[in-house]
Amino acid sequence: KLTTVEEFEAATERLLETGAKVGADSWQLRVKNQTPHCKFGESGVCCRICSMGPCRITKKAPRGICGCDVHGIVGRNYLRFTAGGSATHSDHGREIAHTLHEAAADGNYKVKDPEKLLRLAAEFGVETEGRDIYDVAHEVAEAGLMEYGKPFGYQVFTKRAPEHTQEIWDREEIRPRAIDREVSCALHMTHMGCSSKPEALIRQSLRAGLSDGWGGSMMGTEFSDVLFGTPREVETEANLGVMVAENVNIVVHGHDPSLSEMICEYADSKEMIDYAKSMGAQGITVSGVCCTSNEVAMRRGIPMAGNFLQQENVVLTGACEAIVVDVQCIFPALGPLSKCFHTKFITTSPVAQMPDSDFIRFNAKTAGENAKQIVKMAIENFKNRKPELVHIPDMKQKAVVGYSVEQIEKKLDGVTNTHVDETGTMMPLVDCVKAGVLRGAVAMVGCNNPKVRPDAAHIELMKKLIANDIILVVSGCSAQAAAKAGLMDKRAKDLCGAGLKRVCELVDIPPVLHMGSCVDISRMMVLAARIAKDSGWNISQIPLVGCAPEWMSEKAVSIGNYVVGTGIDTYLGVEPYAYGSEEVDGLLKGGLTDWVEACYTVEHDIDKLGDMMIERIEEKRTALGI
Ligand code: BF8
Ligand code: SF4
Repeated sequence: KLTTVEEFEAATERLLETGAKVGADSWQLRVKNQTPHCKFGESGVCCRICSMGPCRITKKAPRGICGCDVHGIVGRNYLRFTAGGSATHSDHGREIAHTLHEAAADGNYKVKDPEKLLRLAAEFGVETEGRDIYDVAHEVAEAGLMEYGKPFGYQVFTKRAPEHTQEIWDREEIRPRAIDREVSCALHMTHMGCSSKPEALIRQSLRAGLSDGWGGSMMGTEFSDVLFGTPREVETEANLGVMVAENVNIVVHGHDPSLSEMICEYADSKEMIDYAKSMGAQGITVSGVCCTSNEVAMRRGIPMAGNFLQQENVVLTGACEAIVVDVQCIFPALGPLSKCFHTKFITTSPVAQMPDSDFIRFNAKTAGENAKQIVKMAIENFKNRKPELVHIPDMKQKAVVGYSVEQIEKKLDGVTNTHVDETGTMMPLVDCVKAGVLRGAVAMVGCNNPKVRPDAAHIELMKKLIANDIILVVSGCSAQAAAKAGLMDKRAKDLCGAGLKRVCELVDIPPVLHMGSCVDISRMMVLAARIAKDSGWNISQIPLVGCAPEWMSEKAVSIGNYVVGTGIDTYLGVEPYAYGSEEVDGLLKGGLTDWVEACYTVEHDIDKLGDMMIERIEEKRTALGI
């Protein structure tokens, strides 16, 4: 039985009552203060990139002081938004590359997937014959780091795309060069007095996005797999009920697995568990919020306490000894909120420093000591709990996660099919699509956003799609919504149409496949490329669409741009700040098809959004003659 959004909301209400008792603020209250939002900002027509402004475009004032029209302003804002996202994902990838560079046989970080490392070495042209695996790791890390600033050439991973896609990228001049160059170029183009032509700005938005998806994010994923292991099927649980009242609860939040992996490692040590017992607890429970939770769930089965808009809830349980964060999507609200409870709010990255937190600077060289210090702090904080404030909602679901491309491939190898002699092929999947047993697939990703009823859009769309024999690959906070609802339990097959149900039984998978964190949307790109190569279809011909019904971050826009830029139509439930310009809006919602064979659709009515995706998938089937 699925957990309903109504049940999520009732649990949250109960936690907010605790919040009210201790005078805590919450996003639910802050949304009220911020509504209605500024229409100039929302439609993208406000420019503040030079100090002659800010200028905002109205009927009476159709141009800024420099003469820039609404299309230039909206286009520039859109490109800056993308650059922010691309920089963020890619810098995460860079951090992981540095961690790989620090890996050593006797160090804090080791190589857990040498096979993948060797494959990457081949792609980067790194010699492997007779060499120590750590020498190879360091050279691969260096080659990866060079991708950020190399003066000539394009992103190495773009060669993973099918020929046709690469031809489009070259024809449209959007094949990404050095990652940092695309971000810098975006900032340069949007400086006062540079580009104001929508086509140029949107083209660079695609290229900056592609430098993320086929560059920085892809390196983040691949190097994380080398260091921490490529995810394989693993059982876990999701929702606040994974926290255990009798235990020391440590919640990891953010994105970089270098921190969360190390915390998990130490929290699981006998020394720390004994210490926790000596302090009156029965043990230690590590659970996660947001993407770092996805990372450790995918590799270790660490339970997921919740997604983006649930981050305050973990503190409101009164049973969180420490919420340990690294970078991205962390509410600054956690500082003051943790002060209302005994919770330690521990920041660890120079990139994400916040008031009202304990800052323990974490780095690859001292990671072990740092993690130990953090786990100890949490344990020692157990005695400070206020028992009258403790309430953990009794709500969780089982989930099976860990569907990397490698795992999907293995699952397909295990199925008796007409390609029984071949392994490592996506053909069994393609055959199911051709036969119509599976109508197609949706890649559902992205955040929560109070502009949409949180989690409801993800869950309702997933239910509708699986009932229509459409399989889902999901990541980020969308994946956590699915897991909390129970859609990653293999028994969710009973909610599917007959075709998808059969596939779930044969392949032994849930109908909603967790592919990881947001940087792991790069896995979806690799999967799409593999399907295209094996089937002979172009990526844009595959009955596959992307969807981010509750997106909110700059990263999400960067993702949207590389997903569309790769030829996959993308459906959004929240408007990007672009509708103030017909030209920019028109490009995003249609014009891009002429360039990259895909574009955006935005629809606020979630049920309609679902119908539109199903319709598009059926159109693609018809075009293929299947
Ligand atoms: O990178 S889905 S709220 S946690 S931005 Fe953030 Fe959005 Fe969640 Fe992960 Ni992605
Ligand atoms: Fe105004 Fe032009 Fe300056 Fe923007 S760049 S703030 S539109 S004068």
